[in-house]
Amino acid sequence: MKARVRARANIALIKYWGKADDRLNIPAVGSISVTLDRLWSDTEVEFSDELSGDEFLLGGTSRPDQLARASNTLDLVRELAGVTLPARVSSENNFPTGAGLASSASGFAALSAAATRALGLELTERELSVLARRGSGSAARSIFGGFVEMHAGSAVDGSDSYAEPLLDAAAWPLVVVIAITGRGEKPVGSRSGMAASAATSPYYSAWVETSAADLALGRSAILAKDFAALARVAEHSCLKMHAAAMANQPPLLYWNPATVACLQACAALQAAGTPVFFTIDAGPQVKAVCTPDVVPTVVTALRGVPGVIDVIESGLGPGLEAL
Ligand code: 2P0
Repeated sequence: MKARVRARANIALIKYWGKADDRLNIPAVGSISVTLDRLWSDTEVEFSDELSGDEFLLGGTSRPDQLARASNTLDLVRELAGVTLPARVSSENNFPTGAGLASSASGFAALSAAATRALGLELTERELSVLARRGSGSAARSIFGGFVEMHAGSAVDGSDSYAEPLLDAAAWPLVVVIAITGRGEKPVGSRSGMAASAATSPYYSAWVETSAADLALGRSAILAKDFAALARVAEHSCLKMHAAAMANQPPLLYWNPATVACLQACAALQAAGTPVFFTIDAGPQVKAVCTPDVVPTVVTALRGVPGVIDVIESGLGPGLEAL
């Protein structure tokens, strides 16, 4: 009745922003990500009739504010297994949470896998991806390692809205250099930010309409290992997502001055012929993706940007691991 699983964070290169169905958490657009080796959530789930209700601990501290979302996933797993037992969930992240480093992705992937294992359910990876998506859209991608594509799907029940592997980490070992430019939890989470874009941003419809073209370019660039082509479409997808959010009413700007300075540092590296491109999620951190040979150059450049607090470097990693 107990299981422990490690799932890794992922960074989207072609972004997810907006939902087709809020209740089933079906994304409005597909996305493409890389799974990171160095950033993970370790989650233990134990079902027990000695508990009076579900419990959720993050880093050893009870987090009642996050219990409802964890219980939603637990309810889906209990329904699949035909049990009503409460569960204690204990999760640890080895990186800061809620600051645009995709803690919900690794967290819900690990929770979905640990809860199903604890109850002896044997789901396929695709079924696990669908289950993880119900907790958090980006979590569907963290089931897998390397380069991963999430399909928005078209079924009303969300059964074809899942992620699948595109290319192994070892086949194209890119490195992600993360410049931390702000600590603390972001004021507007991606869930409410994307809902506000759908409701108020005049650019949201253009964002959705142009996503299939970006996905096609991203997918073919990855399969061809064409760094320049991937760089172009990834930066475009990122800036388009942020442009949609900036045009929300009220406006939503996730960046700080150091975020912009990091983008300029990436542009200067590119102008000097360094294979690197940036992406930014719903927070102020800048993720610079590069080839292994230029990692020292990229790290030195980003460390030198005023306002950069720390730099974390990660290769691409595997999917779920049972602990
Ligand atoms: C992404 N983000 O593709 C995009 C880019 C943030 C910016 O996926 O509401 O936390 O839980 O499905 O998965 C963050 O969105 O949203 C995210 P929910 P999630 O990585």
